[in-house]
Amino acid sequence: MKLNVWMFSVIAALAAQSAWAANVSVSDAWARATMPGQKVSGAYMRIQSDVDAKLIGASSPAVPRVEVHEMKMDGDIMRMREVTAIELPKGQAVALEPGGYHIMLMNLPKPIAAGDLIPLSLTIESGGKRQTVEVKAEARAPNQPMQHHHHH
Ligand SMILES: [Cu+2]
Repeated sequence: MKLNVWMFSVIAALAAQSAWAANVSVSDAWARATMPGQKVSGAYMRIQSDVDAKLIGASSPAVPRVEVHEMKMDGDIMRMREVTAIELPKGQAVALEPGGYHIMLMNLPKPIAAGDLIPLSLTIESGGKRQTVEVKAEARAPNQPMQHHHHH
């Protein structure tokens, strides 16, 4: 039964492959277009992994400094901070969105124009192993100015 042996080895190879790499899908990746002189921006997306995983970092050949951030209300002030990891529970889409988790793009050498594609490499860890997921975030003009301050 040569055929059966061959089929078994194909299945074994597929199983071996999924054992060391999480299946990570990223959708709706976008970045906020910037005003001239603005040195920072944010990138947002939805990430889903087929195993429990974590987003532990990001980088970009187009952006000198990239950090993973969380935005939270601290009293009545919106603050953001760098986080070491964003949990990606198995099978759950995790949203990086304005006002929450985001990829911070820093020290921008030039403004980001609507339509620009920002390449991002996401570092995903699962089961003690790391893998890189490449994403292109399309820049969108903000619908309204970024609200850093509330004026009353
Ligand atoms: Cu930030």
